[in-house]
Amino acid sequence: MTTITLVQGDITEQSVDAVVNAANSSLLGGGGVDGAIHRRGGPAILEDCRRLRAGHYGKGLPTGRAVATTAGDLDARWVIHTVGPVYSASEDRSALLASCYRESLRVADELGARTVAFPAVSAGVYGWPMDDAARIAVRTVREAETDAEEVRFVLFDEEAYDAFARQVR
Ligand code: AR6
Repeated sequence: MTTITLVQGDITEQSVDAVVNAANSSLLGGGGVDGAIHRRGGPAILEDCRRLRAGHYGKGLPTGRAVATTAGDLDARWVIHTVGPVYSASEDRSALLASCYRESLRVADELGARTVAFPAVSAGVYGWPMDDAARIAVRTVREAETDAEEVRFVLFDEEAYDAFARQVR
């Protein structure tokens, strides 16, 4: 049984087994959640990411997929990097966004992570409307078959928190 919890705050301050990063395909950093995780988690995360790029992920991590690294100095054991789709008004990419949550939880299960913190993937730089991002996130986690005991959505501002709260209610 997975419990969904909501927190308004900074995902880099969470004590969980795994923190999910809203990354990009390069895995080499960026702004938003990605920038915050690398800043606070320190260089060990980027070192792991470079190793992944030198190995199995030479072309980068495809959209909708997930891969784990160390969590460096974060109060977590792993960072699970996932690449959300860029929002498009003309093309329905919601299956890819749902895949981010499903794949991240699959990786979490492989690792044995029981508490997993997610940001609102794609709802920042990638432009996904928050209400729809929240709907897809909550529905996908509810429907996922996972050993995770807690899935914690960590929402940066009140608007995002309220959007997720409407879905969880
Ligand atoms: N904790 C929790 N949520 C946060 C934090 C934080 N520290 N910082 C931002 N958010 P984004 P995306 C919220 O842009 O849309 C990066 O450059 C933010 O307000 O981080 O998937 C990557 O490298 C928004 O609601 O992710 C990619 O290139 C949500 O997290 C690209 O951005 C997601 O915003 C990915 O864009």
